[in-house]
Amino acid sequence: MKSVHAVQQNQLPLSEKERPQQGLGAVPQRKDGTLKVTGKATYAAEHSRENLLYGVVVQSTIPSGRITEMDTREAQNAQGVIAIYSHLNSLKINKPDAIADGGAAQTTYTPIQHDRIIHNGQNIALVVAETFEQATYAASLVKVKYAETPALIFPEDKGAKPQDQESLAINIGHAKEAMERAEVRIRAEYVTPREYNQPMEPHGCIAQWQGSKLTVWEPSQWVAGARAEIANWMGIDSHDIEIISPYVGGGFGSKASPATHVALACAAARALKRPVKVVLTRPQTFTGFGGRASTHQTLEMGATQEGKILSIIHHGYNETSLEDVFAEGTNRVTARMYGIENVTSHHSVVPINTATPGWMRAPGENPSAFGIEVAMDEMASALNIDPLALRLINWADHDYELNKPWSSRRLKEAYQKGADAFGWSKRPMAPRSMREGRELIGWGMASGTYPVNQQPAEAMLILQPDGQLTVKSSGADIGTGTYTILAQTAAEVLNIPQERISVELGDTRLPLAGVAGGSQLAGNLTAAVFKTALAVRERLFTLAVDTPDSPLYGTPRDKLVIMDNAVAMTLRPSRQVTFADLLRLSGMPALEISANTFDEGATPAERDKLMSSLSTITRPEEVSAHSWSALFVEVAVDEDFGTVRVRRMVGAFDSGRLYNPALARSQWIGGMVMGLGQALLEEGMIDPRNGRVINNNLADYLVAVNADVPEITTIDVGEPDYKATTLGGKAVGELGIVGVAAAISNAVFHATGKRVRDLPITLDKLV
Ligand code: MCN
Ligand code: MOS
Repeated sequence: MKSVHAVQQNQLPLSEKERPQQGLGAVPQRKDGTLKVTGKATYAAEHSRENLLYGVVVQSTIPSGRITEMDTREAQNAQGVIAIYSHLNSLKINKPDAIADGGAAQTTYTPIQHDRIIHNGQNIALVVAETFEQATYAASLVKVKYAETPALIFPEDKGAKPQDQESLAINIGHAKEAMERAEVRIRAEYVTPREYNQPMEPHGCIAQWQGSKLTVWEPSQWVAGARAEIANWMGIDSHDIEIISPYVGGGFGSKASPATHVALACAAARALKRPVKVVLTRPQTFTGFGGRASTHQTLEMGATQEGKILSIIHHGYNETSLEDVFAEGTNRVTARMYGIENVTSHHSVVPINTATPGWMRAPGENPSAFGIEVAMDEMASALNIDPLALRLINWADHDYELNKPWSSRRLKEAYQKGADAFGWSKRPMAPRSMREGRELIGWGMASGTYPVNQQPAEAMLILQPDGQLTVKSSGADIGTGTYTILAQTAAEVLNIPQERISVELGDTRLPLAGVAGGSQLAGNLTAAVFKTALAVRERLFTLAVDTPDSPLYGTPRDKLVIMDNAVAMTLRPSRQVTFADLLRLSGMPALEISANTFDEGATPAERDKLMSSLSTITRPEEVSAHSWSALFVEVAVDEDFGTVRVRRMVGAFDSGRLYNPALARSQWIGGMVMGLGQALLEEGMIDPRNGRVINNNLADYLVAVNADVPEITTIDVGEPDYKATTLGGKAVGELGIVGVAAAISNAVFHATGKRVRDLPITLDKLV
C-alpha cells in the first residue's frame, strides 16, 4: 500500500544544475511564502481599524416574491446594535455596470433597494453593531415576512425560458448532412451541477470613509475593477476610492469583482461615519454571490468506422439569474480540440431564481471539456479504438473554429510523454478487465486546453543606491505566485539577486493592472515588468556612459553589463561604476522608472478607464494561442459499494515557457485536485421546494482534501511561444482543471463499464 496523498515531488523540467539560478525559469522561494506560513500576511478582514463596527448580512429565506414585513424592533434593542439597514430605510446603492456592458460587476443586483426577492439567500438587510457577536445575534432577531410567488428552481422547470446566446453559436461546415453520412453515431447528455468556489478565505471586507474618500480592504483578483464597481455603487469618482488587497486567500474566480455585501459595508460606513467590517459566514458565501452555474449539454457525434469524426451537433445551456445573463459557454472547447470539419453548436442561458452565477476556474472550458472529452471516450468505445489513438486520428493541425494556425500546440508531445509516464500502452481495451480483489481498476484519459488572453499593464521599478529594487504593480497574487515571478522578471534583466528585490501588489495606488482571471496575469505583468526593467537598464547604461565623472564615461553601451550592484564592462568587469556612485554622480536619490504595454499614445486617463473594464482583454490576432494538456488517471472502484478512489494522475502540460516551473507545477496540481473534487464530490444541492442550498458549508459541500488526493505526476512539454506572449509563456492557472473530470469519468467507465455523464460521480450512480 502506498501512503495517501503523496503528491509526488517529481522532476522539474531541468535539473538543479541546468536551471537558471535567478531570473525567469528559476525556482526561488516564494516571496510571500514565509509571511503566509507565519501568519504575517494580513488578509482584508484581519485588519483592525479604530472605531470599527461590524456588519452582519441577513439573507432571504424564500426564493421568489416580496418582503411584506421586516420587524427589526427586537434586533434594534439588542445590545450593541447601531443600525439596521434594509429596503425600509434604504441606503442608496446604485446599479453597477455589468461586465457585459464594459463595467466590472458580475452581478447588477443592488441589495436593499427594494422589497423584491429573486433568489433564496439574497442579501436583504445589514445589521451593524459594536461587535461581530452582537451583530450576529441581532441579525437572528430580525423577523421577515414574505409574499411568496412561484419560483423557478431549476432551468428544467416548467416556465423557465431559455435564451439563445447568438454570439456563442458555432457553425462550421454542414453538420447535419455530415452527420447523416456518419457510420457510427453517439448522442448523450452531459451535466455538471452547481459548484461553489469556496476559497479558504471567505469573502470579507472593511470599508472606511475619510470625508469623501473611501478605502476598502477587500480581497480582490482585480483592484481596478473593484474600484470601478464600488464607484458605481456609491455614485462617486473612482479616484476617491482606494482598494487594498495585497493578499488574497484564494478566489478561483469568485473575487474577480466585489459581491454585494461590499456595497452594504461601504454604504453603511458612509452613513455611520465609522469603518464597517462585513464578513460573510461560510454558508452565506453560497448565495452572497454565485458559483459555477449548472450546465447541461447534448452532444451528438458521428464518425467513420476508421474513427474520422465527421460531425458534431451540440446544444448546451446553463442557469443564470433573473437579473443578469451569465453564460457558462458549454461549447468553448467543443469545436476546437479536434480537426472536425462540421460542427454546429448553440448555447443558451436560462434565467431562474438563483444568484447570478460567476466565474469559477475555467468557466466555459471546464464544463465544455467534460462534454466533448467524455463523448470522445464514448466514440472510442463504440468504434473499439483506443481513446488516445482516436484523438490522434482527429488531430487538429490548426484551429478549425477560428480557421487560424496555432501559435504552438505541443499536445502530441503531451499525449506521448503523459502516456509513457502512465504506462497507457498496457491498457486493455475492454472495460472491467482489470481488478484487484474487490476493486475494479480503470484507466481513463482526456485532454484540456485554455486560451491565451491578454491585457495591457503598467509597472514601476525603483532602484535604490544600495541595489535594493522595488517592483510595483496593482495586479493580484491570489496564491498563484505573482510576487515571485515579478521579482524573477526584474532579476532576469537587472541581474539583481532575489533577496534584494521586493514586490508590492494588490493596491489601487500602484501602477495599473488587469484581472487575475482568464489565466493571463502572469503573461501581462511579466511583459510590463520586463519592459520597465529594460528601461531601467538602458537608463543605467546611459548614465554610466554620459555622466562625465563616471569611470565608464564614453564607453560604447553594447560593451556593458549589470553585475553586483554596478554597471560594468562585459569583458573587464573591474571597470565598473556602482549604482550608488552612478546615482550620486547624477544627483538622484533613487532611480524610478515606469513603463507600460498599452498602445502608444494612450493617455493615463484612457489607460485607467481601460483597466477598469474587461473589454481590453484580447487574444493574439494572427494565431490561435492556447495551452494544452493530456491527462491520465487510474481509479479503483469498490465493486460492492461503488466508491471511487483516484489512485494516480499524470498530467502533461504545454503552457509555453514557464516563468517559474515550481509555481506552474503547483498551479497545475491545484487544478487537477480541484478537478478531482469536481469529478467525485462537488455538488451544490438545491432544495427543490425553495431553492435553498442545502449543503451550504464545508462539512456537506465536499471538496477534495489531502486524503482524496493520490500521487500526481506533472510533465512540462512546453516551449517558449513568442507568438502567444511577449515572454513566451501561455496560460497556467486554469489549465490544470480542464478535462480532469472527463478523464476520471472515462476511467470509471473503463473500470466498471458504467458511463456517468452527470457530475459528480457518486456511488449511487455506480451500484
Ligand atoms: N506561471 C508560470 N509560467 C507561465 C504562466 C504562469 O510559471 N507561463 C505561474 C506563475 O506562478 C503565475 C501562475 O502560474 O503566477 C498563474 O499564472 P496565470 O496562468 O497567468 O494565471 P493568473 O495569474 O491570471 O491567475 C489567475 C488564475 C485563475 S483565472 C484562477 S480561477 C485561479 C488560478 O489562477 N485561481 C486561483 N489559480 C489559483 N491559485 C490559487 N492558489 N488560488 C486561486 O484562487
Ligand atoms: Mo479565473 S475563474 O478566470 O478567475
